[in-house]
Amino acid sequence: MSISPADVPKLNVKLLLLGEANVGKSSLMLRYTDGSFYDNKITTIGIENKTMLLRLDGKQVQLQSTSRVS
Ligand SMILES: Nc1nc2c(ncn2[C@@H]2O[C@H](COP(=O)(O)OP(=O)(O)OP(=O)(O)O)[C@@H](O)[C@H]2O)c(=O)[nH]1
Ligand SMILES: [Mg+2]
Repeated sequence: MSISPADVPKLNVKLLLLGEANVGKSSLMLRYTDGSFYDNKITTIGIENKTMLLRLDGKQVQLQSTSRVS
């Protein structure tokens, strides 16, 4: 499958969410990237990554977010 130029992200943004344990970092990331919320008690071991494509001011943006305990 070929990728057209329109599919290539124009901006690559990396976001690092740091904070104390159990403050809601993973939930915030999941809410923004997936629109969902789960009241789970599973702590993140190490780091967690989510990637999403969005359009800002007509530009295609790839957002790569990472959360970890500070
Ligand atoms: N009521 C409520 N609960 C929330 C909210 N955000 C997160 N929680 C709950 O708080 C707890 C911790 O949320 P996480 O997103 O796992 O927090 P975290 O900072 O990633 O935690 P660690 O990975 O352990 O560092 C979970 O039980 C979530 O369901 C919120 O806005 N409202
Ligand atoms: Mg977490």
